[in-house]
Amino acid sequence: MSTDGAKRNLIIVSNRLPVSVKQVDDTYESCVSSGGLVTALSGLTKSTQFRWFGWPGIEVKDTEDRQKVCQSLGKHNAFPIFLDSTLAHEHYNGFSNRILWPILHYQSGVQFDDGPWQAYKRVNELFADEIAESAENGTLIWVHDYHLMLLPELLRSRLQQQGKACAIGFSLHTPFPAGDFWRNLPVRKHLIEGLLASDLLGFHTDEYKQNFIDTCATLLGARTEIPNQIQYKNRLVCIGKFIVGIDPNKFTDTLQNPEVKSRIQTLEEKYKGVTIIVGVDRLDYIKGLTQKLKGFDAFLDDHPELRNKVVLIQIAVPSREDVKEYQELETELSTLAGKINGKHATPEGTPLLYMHRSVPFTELAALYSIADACLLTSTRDGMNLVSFEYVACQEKRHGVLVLSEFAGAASYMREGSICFHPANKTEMSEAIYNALHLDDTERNRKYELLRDFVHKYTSARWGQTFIEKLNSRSGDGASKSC
Ligand code: GDG
Repeated sequence: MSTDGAKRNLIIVSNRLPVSVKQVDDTYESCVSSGGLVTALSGLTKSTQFRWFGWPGIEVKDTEDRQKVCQSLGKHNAFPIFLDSTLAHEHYNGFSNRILWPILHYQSGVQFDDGPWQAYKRVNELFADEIAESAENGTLIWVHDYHLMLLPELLRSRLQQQGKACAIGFSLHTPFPAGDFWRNLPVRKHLIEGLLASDLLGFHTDEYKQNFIDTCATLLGARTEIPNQIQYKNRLVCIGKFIVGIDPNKFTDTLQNPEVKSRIQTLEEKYKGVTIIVGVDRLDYIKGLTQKLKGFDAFLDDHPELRNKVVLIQIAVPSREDVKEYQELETELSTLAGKINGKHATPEGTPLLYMHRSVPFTELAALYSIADACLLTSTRDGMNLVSFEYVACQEKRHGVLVLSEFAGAASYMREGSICFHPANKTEMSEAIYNALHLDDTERNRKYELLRDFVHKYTSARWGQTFIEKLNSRSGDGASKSC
């Protein structure tokens, strides 16, 4: 099959579609959802055409209703893979979010259960059936994230049976842990073998990529001597670091919108004389929100002179609310937020604005833009795109990014930000203080480094680089090098 750069059609697969479907009376409406994967891939839509396959988020049994859902999603080039809700729940919450997610993020004490694992396998099989049917000979298939780690292998065998040669790429949006930690997962070998049926594997940082390569060598005895390739069972798998980013112009354009400008002015007047720190995170233990609130409390203890002069505006977007650990975390955070305000509030105001909800995109851009610093405290995080977004909105103010060393973004932004260890609240308190007291020359120098990086490594560049590389693989196993 020719791989001479001619355009091959592209299928993107992720567990959830970028649009959620809602039943309104007897019709179905779809609206765009938020999250890191959606942000990264929506930056690609301007330059590249693709069909996006995934679960629509609700169970639809009736054939006529399914057609309505397809119609509604079709406007977004999205194609639903329908799942029974119990199966979807066991796959998504049971295995992906309660077992796999914590292991990928170095959380210990995870309990393995066979039921959710069977659901995970079943959903990957159902995805493989649908995608193999929809692909044509030569289609490029780009699979995303930890919910679908078995898919490349299942898909490969179906495509072969149907006589279709399709290049399969896979991108992991989370960290990949060091080999010894990965051993905590009893089904670790199945997942790695699932991924090794891909033609191209992408990771966010060199560290994750190397951890994966080391695991393939020790767990499976795969050959890994040649850089950026893994040889396993007569297959050659290319492996690379691809820097995921955002579409910074979407933010700069939004900040030019008259309504957003007026909102910024209102907020600036309200917070006149007050230094603003912003935090935006999904409510997830990997984002280190407990550590953030404790670190901010320590900062207020250490600097009583800054009372009423600094405010932390924290957006904690509801996430995975069906999982017990996430419900418990929410209770812990609201209690902690109440205690911090109880301890440091004065009649002039409270130092912490904790918002447990999502805000519209325009409000998000306005908040990024008025903040003097952005505080991100992930205990582990694949990349963290909020750090990029804050930078994109700081053309005027040149605010400071205060970034956990455990966010993937810290591998690229260390020099331009102030990095700290999130488990050390004294270090976090000092990092916040230093960020708010940087001299102008250093602040501008750091900002310019970050701005150049965010504008260079956009989501469009990430997608195009990955697709170009995938396009150079034939998908029939014939390639001899990467
Ligand atoms: C995963 C990995 C990796 C948040 N609150 C609101 C809102 N958001 C948007 C942000 C940002 C996205 O959600 C969050 O992206 P992150 O990258 O920070 O985090 P995850 O969702 O955990 O994403 C992560 C990413 O995948 C990509 O590979 O970087 O490490 O965990 O775009 O703006 N958007 C709106 N309102 C909100 O209140 N509109």
